[in-house]
Amino acid sequence: MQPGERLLEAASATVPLRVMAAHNGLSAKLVVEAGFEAIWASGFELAATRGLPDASIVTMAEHLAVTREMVSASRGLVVADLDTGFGNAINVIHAVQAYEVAGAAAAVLEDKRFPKMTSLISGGRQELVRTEEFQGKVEAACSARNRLVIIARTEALIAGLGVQEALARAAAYEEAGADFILVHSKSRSAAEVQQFARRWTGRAPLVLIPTSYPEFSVEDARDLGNVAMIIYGNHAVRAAISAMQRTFAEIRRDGCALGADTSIAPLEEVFRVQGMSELKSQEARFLR
Ligand code: SPV
Ligand code: MG
Repeated sequence: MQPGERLLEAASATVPLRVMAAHNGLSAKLVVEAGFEAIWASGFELAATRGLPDASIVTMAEHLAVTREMVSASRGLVVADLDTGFGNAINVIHAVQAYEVAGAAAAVLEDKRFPKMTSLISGGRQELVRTEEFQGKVEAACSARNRLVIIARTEALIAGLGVQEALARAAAYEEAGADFILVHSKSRSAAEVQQFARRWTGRAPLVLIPTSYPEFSVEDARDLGNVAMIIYGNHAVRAAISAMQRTFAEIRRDGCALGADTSIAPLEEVFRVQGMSELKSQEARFLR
């Protein structure tokens, strides 16, 4: 089965899939080891781990290379964040084909104008393209894919346009062929997306990213009845930042690395995640 087919099958269960953010081969491996059903190749994480803003600065080639790395390191199902599709509907055609060849299971396309502004920044410039224009992008994506799952994401709530506009856009994107609808919100409560989900009458299941309403649980999603995936959008890079800051400060303060040594992963754990035991057995078998 192709990755897209595996994802569709997994997403048809009654329990929503949990999709955890990652930004490279290592974090993608850890997502799979932790038991998440899929990996979110987050544009935000990819930008942040390069020390850059999430504003269409990281190129498609870079993002694609990292997506390929995540697929091959983890062997997991990767939901790739294609942002705006790196341009217009023609760019989308090429992007979708490239991500499918790279082994992604799904591509998420959002209805923001290129270059985009990251969604959760306060006072951000949030401009959307016209509904018809984005329908063209979704149709282009569906025409270019083979088995890749196409997730259309509306940023209507992020842009402050309200639930009615978000529902209208979602319906238009479903009509254009989207397999799933992702509705993003920066509200501090789940009420906004819950209202959206209750009023959604489309057949396409929903995808949520509850970063700004983190108390929202898998059970809450299941109660809504039409949520197929929950994406934990940026928790890998945030965990990494905190762990690095703590460790670096401890070593600076102590003047040696002894104290920090016990609170970070031992070297053996790094060797394990890297696959050093496989390398050793390959050496024993093939090096003559
Ligand atoms: C990402 O993780 O890249 C996302 C989610 O698109 S958010 O940053 O909240 O827009
Ligand atoms: Mg993103």
